[in-house]
Amino acid sequence: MIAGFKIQGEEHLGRIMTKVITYGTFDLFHEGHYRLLQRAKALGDYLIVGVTTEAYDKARGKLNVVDSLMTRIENVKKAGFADEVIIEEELGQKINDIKKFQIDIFTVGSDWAGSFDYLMDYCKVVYLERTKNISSTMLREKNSCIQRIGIIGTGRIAQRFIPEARLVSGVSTQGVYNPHITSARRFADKWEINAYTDLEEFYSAVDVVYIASPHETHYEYIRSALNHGKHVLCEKPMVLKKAQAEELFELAREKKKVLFEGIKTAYCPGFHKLLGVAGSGTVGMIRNVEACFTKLEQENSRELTAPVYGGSFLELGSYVMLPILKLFGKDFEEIRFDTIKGENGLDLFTKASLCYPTGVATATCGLGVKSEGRLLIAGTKGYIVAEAPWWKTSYFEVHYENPGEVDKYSERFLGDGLRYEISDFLSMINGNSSSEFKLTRGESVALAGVMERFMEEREG
Ligand code: C2G
Repeated sequence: MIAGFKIQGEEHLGRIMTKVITYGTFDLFHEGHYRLLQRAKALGDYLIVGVTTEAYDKARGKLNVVDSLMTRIENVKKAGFADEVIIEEELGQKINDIKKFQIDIFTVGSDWAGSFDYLMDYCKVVYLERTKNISSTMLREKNSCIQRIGIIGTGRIAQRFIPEARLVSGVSTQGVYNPHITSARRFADKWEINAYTDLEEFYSAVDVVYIASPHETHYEYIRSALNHGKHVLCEKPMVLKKAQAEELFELAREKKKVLFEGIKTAYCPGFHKLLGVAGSGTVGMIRNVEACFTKLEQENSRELTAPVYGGSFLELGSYVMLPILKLFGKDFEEIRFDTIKGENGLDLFTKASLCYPTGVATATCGLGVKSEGRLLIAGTKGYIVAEAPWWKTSYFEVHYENPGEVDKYSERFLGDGLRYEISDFLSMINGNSSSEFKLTRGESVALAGVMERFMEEREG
């Protein structure tokens, strides 16, 4: 079928046009976006670009979008590759657009590889290699606040970090560091980022560092990253000695850099809502908090074999201590650890019992024992209960003396939940939020102190 199409006032008769479509937020427009549009246009003759609305970004869990929709549309137009710009406002729109505009090719960056294969029923799907290096100069000229993130560590949590970071606007995952080249290279190739085995070279390529290496290496990496002028987001447990935590937060203050401990529960909307309800007085004065989190691991797993730094409490203690520190504070009068150890001396199951002036608490965790993962907050007028996985808080109830009276609360918990801490970390760096209220440095220091006490008693 020969067709004629109007494109920017030109007639293109006698030729079958290839129509291409792509979608994106295009926030803080940068060269990754520019190169994507450039190559998308080169795939055909007519390029339609769908720019996401704030509502759609919220619905799909894209956080921290800075530019308005109009600004983002303008920036796409200014790049000069789009023949038509539409808005993307809901899930499922892609299929309808492909039909409506008679699209031949859908394209998107390779960070979405596989995510849009379902569109192959309607048109050709092309994943264009994502742009690895977003040069800071270009961004600085446009005073964009894109932060280039470097990851230290290539383990399981680091694997979960990248897809989460891609749903937070204003960050670009630039590279990964691991002293073992094969680990660094394998990880980098999988995620299409740069691999580094030289720490100096790594630091020169990034603005902020996410530390997801083994617990015992955190202290040195945080110190060196701060001394290289990098903001730091470190996986829990941040450090295992109170004095180290105090020293690192002081160093961060001196360097005017942000240091965050990454306990995803602390930053997720559901847990934040739960703390708000608990603090509202609806259950009266809080007198007892019971937090339990167990996760059976293989006997030969790192968590159950790593000498000294393995074991349940170092792995899960940050989660179960969090609600207690949040609700009762850090000034407990006494703490006691009851532990079931494996043959190698690592704890398979630990119950920390704490006494406060106004209440009591237990923090129970286990990698070798399975129990009911529940958060229970008991007060003088009622209680709050959140079932597992309360550490990814999405639902909780408030019960009172009258069993028929139950308040129910729910809140979305998206993906692996790391996007929330990344978004808050970014907001702190960009000065959009001054207070670190979701997890304060005092709470991180207290957590390090509890870890230290536990390790002393376990060794003792
Ligand atoms: N992109 C890229 N290289 C980067 C960053 C982004 O090639 N360093 C590409 C993305 O893969 C995407 C486009 O640029 O194809 C726009 O990226 P975003 O604005 O981050 O949009 P995104 O959240 O990826 O949404 O329906 C929306 C689509 O799912 C894409």
